[in-house]
Amino acid sequence: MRTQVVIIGSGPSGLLLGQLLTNAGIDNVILDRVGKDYILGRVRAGVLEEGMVGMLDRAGAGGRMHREGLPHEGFSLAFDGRDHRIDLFGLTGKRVMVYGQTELTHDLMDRREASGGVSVYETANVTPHDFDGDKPYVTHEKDGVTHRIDCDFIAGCDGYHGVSRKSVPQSALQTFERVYPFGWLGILADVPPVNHELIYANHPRGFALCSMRSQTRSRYYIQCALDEKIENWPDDRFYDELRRRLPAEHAGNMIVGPSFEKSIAPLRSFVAEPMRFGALFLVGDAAHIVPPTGAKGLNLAASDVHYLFDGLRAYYGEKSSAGIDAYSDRALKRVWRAVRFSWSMTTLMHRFPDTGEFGQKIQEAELDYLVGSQAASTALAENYVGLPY
Ligand code: RFL
Ligand code: PHB
Repeated sequence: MRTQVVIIGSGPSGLLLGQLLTNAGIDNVILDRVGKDYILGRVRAGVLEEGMVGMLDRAGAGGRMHREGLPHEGFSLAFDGRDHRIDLFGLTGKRVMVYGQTELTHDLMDRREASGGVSVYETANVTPHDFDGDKPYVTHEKDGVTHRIDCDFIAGCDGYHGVSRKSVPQSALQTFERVYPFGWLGILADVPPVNHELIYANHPRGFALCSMRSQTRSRYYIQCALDEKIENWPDDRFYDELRRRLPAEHAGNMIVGPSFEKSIAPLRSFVAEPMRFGALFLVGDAAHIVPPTGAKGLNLAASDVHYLFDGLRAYYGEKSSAGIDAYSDRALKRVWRAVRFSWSMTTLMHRFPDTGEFGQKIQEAELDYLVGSQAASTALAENYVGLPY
């Protein structure tokens, strides 16, 4: 079999890239080692920048998001027992869209099916070959049979644990990493959100985040130790802890109800450079991870796809390699800005075990400055709504 682009991974990056390519008449095949239902069962991001919203529209998959998503014009930073609103729209003229990654992935899968795109799910041992030469190909094993797909390019959209980055010789790759000494314990519950906007809370007991998926579904997180066990966190204990970390006005208003998803995620910053090796491109979480405090992971996947799609379209349309040659540098510039912002939000909002009194005072001074200075609030808002592509 032959195609123009093999896409490894059917998460948001792979599906978005695949749809843009299909719409532009560029042949592609998506391979994923797990099934659709498994992918749709992963509860992850919830906040989309305008750039990502625009990409979904470009892909022709934005209809339901515009109907059901919740545009947000601000969020709260809570500390010292009080709420401080960051007026995103007033400060930047931009909004964010609250719409679950699960829904967005669903919409992209539906769009792919409707446009006849080829996806192979539950296929094993996906392996990219010869991407440093001019005849790259990918092999995979479906139902015990090995298949080979010859192609021009391979897009590694297979997440942090995928095979693409691991296929690159170590000597060709430089990696940068920071692992944070805590995780997030998160729940999903069909209860109305405690507030109509997101609340990011810094509290002596640790960070808390009140987010949502809809007017009737809440997504709540609390900072926890890395060795915390989910079994030790029945819903009552979770809600008690969350309430203690919020200003009284919110804690008093919280409606609680049984969670139907509960998980612990470690927090990490990671970047692999470069993002291109011959015919292999790394996209999204395959190349970089950010801690979720800035809501940037999925949005970075979208900007990578934007740069790569631009390059591939110019390659096939205008026979120009300039865009694909510039891909890694263009993508990494934006990646590092988001890595910086995610790190700074994480540092600002969490309690670190080894901060000490001096570090604690600095954190408090920074929070005060952020909400008291229009210049500082604007810088925060500008990063949160998303830097331009
Ligand atoms: P994904 O979503 O991990 O998809 C990769 C796909 O590749 C497949 N795969 C393979 N296929 C074939 N062969 C192999 N060897 C393979 N190995 C893996 C996998 O099965 C999978 O289907 O990566 P992608 O597409 O780059 O998307 C990245 C986003 O999922 C991620 O950045 C975000 O979820 C991060 N994130 C957030 N991002 C935001 O922009 N805003 C947020 O509010 C936000 N909140 C979050 C988050 C991530 C979280 N967790 C759990 C890490 C909140 C949380 C709690
Ligand atoms: C979410 O709704 O899951 C969410 C929102 C904002 C974040 C991280 C996660 O910063």
